[in-house]
Amino acid sequence: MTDGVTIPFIMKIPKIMFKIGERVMKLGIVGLNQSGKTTIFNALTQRTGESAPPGGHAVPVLGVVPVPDPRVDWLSHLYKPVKTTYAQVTYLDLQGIPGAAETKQEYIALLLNHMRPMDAFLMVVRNFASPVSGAAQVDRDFHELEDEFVLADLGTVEKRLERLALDQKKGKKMPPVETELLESAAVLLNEGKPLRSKPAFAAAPELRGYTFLSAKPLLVVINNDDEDPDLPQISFDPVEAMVVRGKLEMELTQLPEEEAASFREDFGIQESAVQRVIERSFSLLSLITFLTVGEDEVKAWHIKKDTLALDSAGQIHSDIQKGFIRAEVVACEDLRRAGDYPAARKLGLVRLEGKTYPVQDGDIINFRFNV
Ligand SMILES: Nc1nc2c(ncn2[C@@H]2O[C@H](COP(=O)(O)OP(=O)(O)OP(=O)(O)O)[C@@H](O)[C@H]2O)c(=O)[nH]1
Ligand SMILES: [Mg+2]
Repeated sequence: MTDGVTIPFIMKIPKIMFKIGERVMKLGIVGLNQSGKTTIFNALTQRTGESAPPGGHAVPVLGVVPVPDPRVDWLSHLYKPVKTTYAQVTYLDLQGIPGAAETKQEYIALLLNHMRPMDAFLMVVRNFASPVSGAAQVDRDFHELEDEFVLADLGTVEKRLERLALDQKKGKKMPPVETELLESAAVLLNEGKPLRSKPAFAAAPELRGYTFLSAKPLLVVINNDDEDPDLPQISFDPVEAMVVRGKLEMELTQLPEEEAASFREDFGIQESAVQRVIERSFSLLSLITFLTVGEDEVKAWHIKKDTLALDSAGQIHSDIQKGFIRAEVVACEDLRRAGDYPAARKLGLVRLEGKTYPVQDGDIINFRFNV
C-alpha cells in the first residue's frame, strides 16, 4: 500500500536508541508477614532464597520478568532475529524486615510505606497452615490488609479536607472538583470500601498526586499448600483472585525442565501458575503490546491502552517521536494469516497510520521518521 508520497525512510535504528524511553511498571508484592511473599517472588523471578542480608534493614528487592507471548514466539520463528525481547513486568518484594517491626501494625506500616510508589499490587494471602500463624483464614487475612489500605487512605483524605477547610477560613478558595472528589472518597472509605471499587476515583487526575493505596489495581494470589489446587471460599469481590501453590511452584522452577514437566503432570498443573500470574500482572497494569520486527530484533513493547501512534514512537526513542512521519502497521493476526510481510502487503493488510492512530494490542509497527 502506498500513500503516493516519497517518504524518507530509516529502517535501521541504532541499537543504543532502544535503551531509552521505556517506563518501567512495577508491581509491589504485599501481604501479611509469613504469607509466602518471598516464596512467590522467587517463583516469579526464578530465584532461590532471600536476597536481603539477614538481621539488617528492610531491603526492596526488584525482579524483572519476561511476559510470555505466543505472538513474539511466532515472530521470532518467522524472522529468526539475533535477539528476541519479550515485554517485561517488574516485581518488588520487601525483604529482611527487621525485628524492630515487631507488631503486625508496625510490619504493615513499614511494608506499605515502601509499596506506595508502586503502579499496582499483587497481594499474597496465606492458604496453608503455618507454625507461626496457625490455620489458614483467607477471608480474614485479605480483609486485614485491605482495611489497612482503606484506613491509610481515609487518614490522607481527612487530613487534606481539614487543611482545605483551614485555608477556606483564611479566605482561600477551595478547589471545587478536588474537594467534591475527596468528600465522596471519604464517604466510600468510611463504609470500609476501597477506592478502586469506584473507577472514577482511581482515574481522577485531581487525585493522582495522593497515591492512594486502595485505588491501585490489585491481583490477589492465594498461596495454597502443595496438595491443594482449588480456590477457597472467598467473599472479596470485585478483586481479581487466583490460586498459586507457591512453595511447589518455587521448587519446580529450581528443577531441570524435564523433571519439572513430569512433576507438573503428577500434580495436575497444565500451565505454570506462575506464567498465568505474570500474564495477569501485565493486563492488571492496563498495558498492551505493540511489536517491532526485523532481522536484528523482534521486540514487544508495552504501552498503556489507548496510547496514540506518536506517543508509542516516543516509547522507542524521543527522536522517532520528534521526526514522526507515519506508522506502517499490520496486526500480528493478519500477518499470521498472510504468512509473511510481503504477502500481507499484497493483501492490503499493511496500513499507513498517522500520529493520532490509537495503537492496538498486537500491532506490528514500523515507524517512518526523519531525524
Ligand atoms: N506449606 C506451605 N508453606 C509455605 C508456602 N509458601 C510459603 N511457605 C512457607 O511459609 C514461610 C514464609 O514464607 P515466605 O515466602 O518467607 O513469606 P513472606 O511473606 O515473604 O515472609 P516475611 O517476608 O517474613 O513476611 C516459609 O517457611 C515458607 O517455606 C506454601 O505454599 N505452603
Ligand atoms: Mg519475605
